[in-house]
Amino acid sequence: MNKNKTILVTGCAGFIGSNFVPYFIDKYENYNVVNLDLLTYAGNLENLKEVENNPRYKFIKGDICNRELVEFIFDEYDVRGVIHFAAESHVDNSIKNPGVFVETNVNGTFTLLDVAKKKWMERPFTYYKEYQECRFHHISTDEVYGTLSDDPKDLFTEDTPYAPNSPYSASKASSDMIVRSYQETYGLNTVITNCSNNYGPKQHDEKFIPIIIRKCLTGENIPIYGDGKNIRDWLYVLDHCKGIDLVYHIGKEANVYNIGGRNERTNLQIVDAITTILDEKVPPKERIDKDSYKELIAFVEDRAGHDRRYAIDATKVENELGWKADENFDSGILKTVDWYLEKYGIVR
Ligand code: NAD
Ligand code: TDX
Repeated sequence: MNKNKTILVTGCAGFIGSNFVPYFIDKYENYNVVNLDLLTYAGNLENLKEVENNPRYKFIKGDICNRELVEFIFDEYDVRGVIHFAAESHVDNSIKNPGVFVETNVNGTFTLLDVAKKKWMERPFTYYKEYQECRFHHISTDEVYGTLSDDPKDLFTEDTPYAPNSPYSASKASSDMIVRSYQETYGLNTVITNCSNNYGPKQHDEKFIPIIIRKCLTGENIPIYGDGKNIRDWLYVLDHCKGIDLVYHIGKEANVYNIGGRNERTNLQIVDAITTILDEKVPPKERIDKDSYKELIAFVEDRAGHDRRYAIDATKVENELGWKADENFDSGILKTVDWYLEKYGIVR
């Protein structure tokens, strides 16, 4: 690696990180990126083909909970910033197996923070100022705020009290609190972003939108939890990445920024949007004995503790940092469906 400033970005073999890194490396020539990823079931290096041979990118397979390894990386690469994506991220898994969520999301975040504090804050006086400016950016979720009423004026702001309902969101809420404590107690330079549901290329097969597309193409039922009227606030993944870039670079120290697309949809509306596109692009009669993919909808048992509605008030990041989503839902979902059609070898 060259003499550029190096930042440690964790969990880049997953969905958002693998969209973020190519964007970031391409935009900034003065950064090296070290990607620390354990390659759990959710990590896939295929997602990073665009950057794998870039001299400013380095992949290290390892666990964010491994303190010795994290210390080694800080020393070896002179890490001057952290953007922390790595996490267990799927709510359904957290219901079945919560332990690993606490281990990765809470202990892993703690380990990274504690090493950052040691390497940046406990330097000899002459280096102190330079390292003290190094920033730790924690990537979090709107799920920490719990669930909203159906009143459209009811939105998550940065001041909404935390009320996580799943083991996943509770582990993310805990990690947010530990980040806060390192800022308040030790003066570590931190920012937190709490974002709404992302969608786009490279999302893991377990998540709702990839499931809908895959089930249509295989002609299997599309499982809809409960009545399908739960609401999520969907944001195209690259718009989230652009928000992270802004907050990392110009967000105010010790601040939290909510990022969301002002794009609420019920789960049934999501299915409707995707099946409408697929009905046109890949007519079902070519593949399965149905007139429309909509006929595949199947209501199944609800998720335990299923949050009813999420919606972000993004005023702070819009007004303070000038962030705005570039994609609207129609354009974003079209790009997403096209990406999956190419992935499954159906190019239209
Ligand atoms: P993902 O599950 O697709 O990817 C997670 C990545 O972390 C994988 O590459 C995995 O191998 C890695 N990882 C897991 N445990 C690890 C460990 N112990 N050490 C090192 N690496 C490990 O997740 P995602 O959807 O890309 O989410 C990234 C981050 O963004 C998470 O912190 C998540 O909470 C947050 N977030 C996600 C969304 C969303 O809609 N996907 C929305 C808001 C916030
Ligand atoms: O098969 C399904 N059927 C279904 O109806 C699945 C997998 C989901 N759903 C519903 C549950 C939710 O209401 O669709 C909605 C979206 O589900 P997920 O894709 O599992 O996302 P969600 O639980 O909302 O969480 C996501 O957004 C916030 C990410 O997984 C989190 O990591 C992020 O923090």
